[in-house]
Amino acid sequence: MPRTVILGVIGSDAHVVGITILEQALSAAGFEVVNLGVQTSQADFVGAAKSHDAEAVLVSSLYGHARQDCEGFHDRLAEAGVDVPTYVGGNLAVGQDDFESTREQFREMGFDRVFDAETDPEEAIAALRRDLKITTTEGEQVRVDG
Ligand code: B12
Repeated sequence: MPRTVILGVIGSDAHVVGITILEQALSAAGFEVVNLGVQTSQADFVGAAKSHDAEAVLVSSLYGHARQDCEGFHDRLAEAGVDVPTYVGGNLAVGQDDFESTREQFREMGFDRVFDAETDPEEAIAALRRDLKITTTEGEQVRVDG
């Protein structure tokens, strides 16, 4: 049974290349990907997670406004009864001199894993396999920093 994950770029952000690559990598790894595309509202993420009975929600943001766009996101997921791992990744802050403090901020906002723009899609896949307890075959182990 393929495991369904929701993927999209939040807010007014129109950077599409990253999620296109992520979608391909996740699909190739056997996940069923619901790609909501760019400029996706919080409500659309929440609605899709609920209607597809998704097992994880992956939020992308590149243009530097992720914090504002993700404000209250986990409250909305909780209100809708969606309790699944949430990941956020990309260029999450303007600048990103200190990614560790950015990661801490997004963790405090409720994200289970926070990835920077250098993230290889395989890292996200390894994290999903770990969080969703999907057994990997030998040789597929990838270090997970998120
Ligand atoms: C191409 C591009 C554009 C194109 C986008 C075309 C399109 N439709 O996609 C255009 C010209 C439209 C554009 C516009 C803007 N851009 Co632009 N853009 C870029 C650029 C050059 C490349 C982005 C890209 O495609 N990268 C290639 C993909 C493969 O990499 P990626 O997007 O980083 O995604 C990977 C990882 O980040 C990670 N990842 C991403 N999301 C997630 C999510 C999860 C869960 C995980 C695990 C991983 C993950 O995995 C992806 C795959 O490997 C970057 C600079 C750069 N070199 O990154 C700036 C950049 C992202 N843009 C930037 C800015 C500021 C803008 C604008 C605001 C500029 C403006 N003032 O108008 C606008 C925003 C418009 C909008 N509404 O979104 C800034 C963001 C600054 C910041 N965050 O601090 C950057 C970093 C340029 C810079 N150095 O200043 N942009």
